[in-house]
Amino acid sequence: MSKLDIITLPDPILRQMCVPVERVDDALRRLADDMLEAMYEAPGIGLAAPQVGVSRRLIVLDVSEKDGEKNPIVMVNPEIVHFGDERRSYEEGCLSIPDVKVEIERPAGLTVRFLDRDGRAQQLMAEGLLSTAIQHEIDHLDGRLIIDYLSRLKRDIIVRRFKKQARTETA
Ligand code: GNR
Ligand code: NI
Repeated sequence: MSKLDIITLPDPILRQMCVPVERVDDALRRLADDMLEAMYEAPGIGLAAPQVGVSRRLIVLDVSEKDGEKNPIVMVNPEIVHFGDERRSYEEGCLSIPDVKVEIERPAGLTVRFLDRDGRAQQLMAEGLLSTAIQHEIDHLDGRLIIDYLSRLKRDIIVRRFKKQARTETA
């Protein structure tokens, strides 16, 4: 079992703006490894630090096929420096909002800059599912969730449902 629990709506940590990571040290690498473990266990294709209660700019990803080789990616302080012109629509889910799917249109391709797990500056061009997942995870670092792409009415209905659920679970 994973050491880390994934937090869910309406936990206010999910709404905070995360602060940049100052040093890529062993403690940060350990956190990234634990996040990857929690992500694979869930299972999910990405996970952002705030989803495990840590309000810092760190994300992990792996969009490789289930039976194929693993391709874990760690991004520290990721920043999108370029978006392509094309857009793509994809039905997104989120481990912090179980059983909710939202169709979101985003840029299809992007270039992202980040520090890798050794603290080295990297730049990566991504398209398809990886591009979608990177944008979804960086949204988490800014306190943004997939339900924010819905109308206020639809968003409020979902938030109310999760608040009610949290009340009955702790009562
Ligand atoms: O596992 C996940 N699947 C997913 C599907 C479509 C678009 C984004 C994602 S990310 C999500 C895991 C998650 O909540 N990451 O923050
Ligand atoms: Ni998510």
